Amino acid sequence: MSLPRLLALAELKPQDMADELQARYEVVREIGLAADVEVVLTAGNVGLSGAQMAQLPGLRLIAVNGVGVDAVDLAEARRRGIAVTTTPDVLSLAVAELALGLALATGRKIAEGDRFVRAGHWAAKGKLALGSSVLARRAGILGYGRIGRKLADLLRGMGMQVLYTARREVPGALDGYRADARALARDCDLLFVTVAGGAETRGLVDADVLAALGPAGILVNVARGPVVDAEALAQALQAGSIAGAGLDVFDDEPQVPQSLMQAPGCVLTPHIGSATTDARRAMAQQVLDNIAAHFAGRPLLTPYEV
Ligand code: 8YV
Repeated sequence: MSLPRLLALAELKPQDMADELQARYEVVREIGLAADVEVVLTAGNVGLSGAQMAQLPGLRLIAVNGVGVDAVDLAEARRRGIAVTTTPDVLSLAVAELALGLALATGRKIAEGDRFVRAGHWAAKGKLALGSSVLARRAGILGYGRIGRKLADLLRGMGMQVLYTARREVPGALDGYRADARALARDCDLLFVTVAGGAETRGLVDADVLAALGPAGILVNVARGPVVDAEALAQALQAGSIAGAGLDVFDDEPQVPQSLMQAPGCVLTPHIGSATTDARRAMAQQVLDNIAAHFAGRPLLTPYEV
């Protein structure tokens, strides 16, 4: 019996999950060879454009190995009745802990200290400038979805006061609400960006928000690059109008603008928020389960409401 065909624009990890996909399906990797497929497997940062969908007349399911759907043309998916699935919850801890790690690396100069030691400056009796405590300060979470709330739980558990901004106040939330990004930035020292990407949140963290964060403030972005105005951020770092930034996501990955590479107090990671073995395995399992449900005619496990 021949295996069902699908188009994979992204890989599953770790390797045994990739092997499992390969064992269950005939995996096509070129869209030009996939005109007949019902299923596309893609990643959060890869997505699927309207133009790509137009090449796939039989498409029924877009299975995203991730939670971000900003790179998927949702309007076109809705118009054609194509289902979209994501991998919610199973990556929240991994992304939240990277956000915490970036905050600590930035405030406590961990990455800078590493470069300092390797460059021999310590042995030459150099001094690393003082850092600032992270856990003694107030955190602000911009985007109070699954990842933002998981991060809030971690930070609160470590004794931090936590504030958040969401579309509306969440009844019963343990953290303090601020109506917009500016008010949040004004009232916190560490601003964590965990909001969904896309047109609605593009440039949400702009020069005004950074000014409100202030000279002792640290920005951490584990969401999507375009949520933060990168040039305004580079200028704020150069001018010392904020203290530092920890960034895992960028406008044009894998390109990182020189202005951020050269900015002081900036810790950069290559979009590794969900890149732990545990998280990626659980994400891959959800992808496999959703695809299996589609081919078996069962309800999808984690549909994204398009
Ligand atoms: C990864 C992500 O980039 O979940 C997302 O939206 O950005 C990340 O988990 C990717 O999707 C992993 O395949």
